[in-house]
Amino acid sequence: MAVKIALAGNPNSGKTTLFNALTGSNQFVGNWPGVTVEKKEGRLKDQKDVMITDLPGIYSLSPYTLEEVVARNYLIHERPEAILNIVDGTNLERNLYLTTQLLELGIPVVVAVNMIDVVNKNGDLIDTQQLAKALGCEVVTISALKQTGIQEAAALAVKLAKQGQALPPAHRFSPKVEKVLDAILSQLPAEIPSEMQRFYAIKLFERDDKITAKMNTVPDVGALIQKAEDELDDDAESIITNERYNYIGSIIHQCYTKKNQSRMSVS
Ligand code: BGO
Repeated sequence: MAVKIALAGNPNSGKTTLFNALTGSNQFVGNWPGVTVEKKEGRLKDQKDVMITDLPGIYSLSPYTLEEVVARNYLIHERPEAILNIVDGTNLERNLYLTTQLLELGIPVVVAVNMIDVVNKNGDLIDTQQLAKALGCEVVTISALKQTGIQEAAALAVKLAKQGQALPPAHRFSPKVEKVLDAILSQLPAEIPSEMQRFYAIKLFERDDKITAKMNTVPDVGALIQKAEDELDDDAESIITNERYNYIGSIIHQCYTKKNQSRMSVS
């Protein structure tokens, strides 16, 4: 049976360049079911049993754009065996916002830091070991344009797909938020597979009604969420977004060194 790998990333991260380099002419182009969003699939050039699905370019797994909904429905329902997450190394902070969400899905992730030719030319440094530790997943550097590191990135995704076990994400929200997530987790119905429970708990906390619409039984967690919102004086979705950005800021501080600067300043 074919190994299914999803290629995910922000618009302009180099996804098309990477997809074309990995699959060559072994591509099938159509539309995602029911929508006019282009769907591209292709087999790895040298490993025809590996099918890569190119997800729409997105910044987040929120429910606000058609592309986000298409991408996350695919990840939730089709459950690819691994995600190859391409991130633009020259724009790491913005790109990692999606990465932190992909890591919550319980699917093995390889982060491929792209445009490393530009990063190197600029004299900047990315500590990939530290980045891998901070995220809790495999990290490699590639240049999709110059075709360096791309076979290694694909091979790592195939290896993780075959191993079939995602690492738990390293990121934890603040203790107050984690306490609410634990309470939501304890009330999730058995229909939610264990590896997807954290994703569902976060989406329930965010009051994401496109996610609750997928559930046969929705736990009544409104009062829990309201209490957290009152205590933290913000709405649940903003609490999650702000904590994600703080976490990413700390990662950038640890892992990205700008030329002539000991550590990158965080905006
Ligand atoms: C243009 N290194 C460098 N230097 N550039 C890269 C790399 C890399 O590793 N990977 C991709 N690019 P897409 P999405 C362009 O098209 O694959 C470049 O949206 C231009 N075009 O060549 O399209 C890639 O699918 C004119 O650049 O991304 C492309 O994710 C001038 O990043 C751009 C300069 O790649 C986006 C660049 C007419």
